[in-house]
Amino acid sequence: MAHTLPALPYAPDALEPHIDAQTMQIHHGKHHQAYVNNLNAAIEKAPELASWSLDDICRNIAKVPEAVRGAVRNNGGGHWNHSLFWQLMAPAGSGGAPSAALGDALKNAFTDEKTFKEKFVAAGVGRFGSGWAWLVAAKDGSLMIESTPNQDNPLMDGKHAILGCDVWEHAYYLKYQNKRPDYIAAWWNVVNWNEVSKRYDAR
Ligand code: MN3
Repeated sequence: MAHTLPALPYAPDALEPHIDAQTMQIHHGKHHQAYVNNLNAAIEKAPELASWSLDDICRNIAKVPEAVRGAVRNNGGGHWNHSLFWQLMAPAGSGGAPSAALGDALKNAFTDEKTFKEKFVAAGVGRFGSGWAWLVAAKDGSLMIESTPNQDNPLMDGKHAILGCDVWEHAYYLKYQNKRPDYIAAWWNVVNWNEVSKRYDAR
């Protein structure tokens, strides 16, 4: 089964004014679609991967045949990351707040919400070039902030991401130009904490 582009869970303009409609249309319809197409093209050259789920691909990236591993890493990672990213956002005011359990874990790890956000923003702003900032939950419920280059993700290291922010320029350049910190500051307004909390419970 070829991989397919998932539909956005909201209209492209639903995250305005924080994330503009044109950015969403290009990001989802062009960039994410390209990751899907390029992943499928790589799998055609390594048909044994056709039965692997997208999670299998990320989790077992080191077992992917070397001839296609780079393409599968970049494009399989890109497909996985963006499929999650759309779910982690919601129209401003509709994403709720961290659950009680997640709120406690955030306090344990970072003292308070302000410090958590500062550290998460620092991970995103500090990622040189293109990549992602992540909040990762361990089985015991503890939380860590990480960042990855390119389209790598925590699942490639066997870790469970509950929140991720795309800090590639294509995620923000039309509206925020070079001001990545302004983009992340606005992005908090559209974080879907209900979904993040669900992922925390499912660790
Ligand atoms: Mn992107």
